[in-house]
Amino acid sequence: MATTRKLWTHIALVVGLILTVTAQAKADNPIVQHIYTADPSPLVHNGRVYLYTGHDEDGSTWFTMKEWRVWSSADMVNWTDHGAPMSLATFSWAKQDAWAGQAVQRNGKFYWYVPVVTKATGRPAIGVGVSDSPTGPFRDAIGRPLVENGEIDPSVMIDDDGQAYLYWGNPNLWYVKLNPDMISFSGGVNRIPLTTAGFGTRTGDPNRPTLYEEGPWVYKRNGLYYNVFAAKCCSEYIAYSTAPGPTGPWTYRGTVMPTQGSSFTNHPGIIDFKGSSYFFYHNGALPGGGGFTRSVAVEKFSYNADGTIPTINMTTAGPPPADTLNPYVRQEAETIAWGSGIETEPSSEGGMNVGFINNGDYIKVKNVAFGSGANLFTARVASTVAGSSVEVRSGSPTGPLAGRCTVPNTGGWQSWTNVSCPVSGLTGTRDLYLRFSGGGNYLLNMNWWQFGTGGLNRTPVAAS
Ligand code: FUB
Repeated sequence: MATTRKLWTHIALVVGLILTVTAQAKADNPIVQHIYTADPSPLVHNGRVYLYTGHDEDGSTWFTMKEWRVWSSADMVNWTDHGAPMSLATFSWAKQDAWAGQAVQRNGKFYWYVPVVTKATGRPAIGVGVSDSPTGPFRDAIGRPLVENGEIDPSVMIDDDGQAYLYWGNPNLWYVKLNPDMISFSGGVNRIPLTTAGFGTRTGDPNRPTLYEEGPWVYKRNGLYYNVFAAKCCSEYIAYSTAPGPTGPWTYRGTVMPTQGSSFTNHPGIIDFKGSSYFFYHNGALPGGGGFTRSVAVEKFSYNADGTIPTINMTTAGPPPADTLNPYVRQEAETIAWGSGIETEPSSEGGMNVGFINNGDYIKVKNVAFGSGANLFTARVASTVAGSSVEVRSGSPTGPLAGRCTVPNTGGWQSWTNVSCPVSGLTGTRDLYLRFSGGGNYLLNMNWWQFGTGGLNRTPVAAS
């Protein structure tokens, strides 16, 4: 991704697309800018949304996917990069195609159901990863496929009576009843009848008489069961059906998201979080984006009074913040509303750090609650060059300069030290921009940052 992002950054600089930069500064969609992401699966846990995605490789000309990624947010606008805690290597029996999955929580564990092509059969099966943490690391729960019938895109719904259902399929739609251990099932593999009453009418493809294509997202709300899915092909759009029970009978309800956004696939994920409903999907919105270089995005929506889902369109603005961000506790550098030019990588101190930073790159952090005002900025940094700066700005990448921290040569890209500098003018709730400047190629790495109110003599202590 570094090469693609840098190229576009330089093109934008050369042609002076100031309007583009302004537009990006206002955008929050797609959610991630430094890699391509696809196939969203959101999960709410302990006041955060954990977003599980696939990862389209740079320059892909097919669904070349080797790992899955995790992101999280407490406000729907700033997203923390948790890296790749599950990959094809997690499943010794997997050959290729880390495609669309879903993670769910049960019994204090997190189960991540994914389709992969097996070495043994050369066709897709459903595997399940398990972890004690929503951010992993995940291990293979059973050391073999949970179910194998050559079809993809698992979705899990745990009903109010505790019965869990695993749905999946393309071109068919299947389900099994999961046992309470979530890693075995009873009652055999069942096919859900794809009737036109249940899933709409497709014309022009005698092999696929209904609109159902792939990517089911099954959930229950106010006693009604929803199956939101990728419809028709290609290009896909998002449609949905409802049913009075977990296995039907389904009734087709229409379009959720029309065909939009430069990717011939789309993939739904729906949650309620902090009192609002959110629809996750993917498109080809990033530079270089398209059908095999996709990006996950999100929109806020409200159900109609009768429980039907309104038509939702893709936007670059994304949802409004669901919360503010506290700058007076340690915040990970990889918690980002919009990153320009930056990349992330695993940090020697745990988690991820921001790196591969060039002059003019920046991180936007949205809706930061400074209250009566900060007067100190501290960042955990590493560098092999002296004299680079972290410019603390508000409002835009070129907005008012609140302070500037100089970063020394720390002796290595993972040799971390704290730098602090005074800041002023940061009051109320506003968007924060950390803009990086200096000469040479890469300038610095950043692991975390924190503001203080006590002045330079009272450097804030990082939370663990
Ligand atoms: O990402 C690979 C495949 O494309 C997914 O499994 C489908 O849902 C479609 O998004």
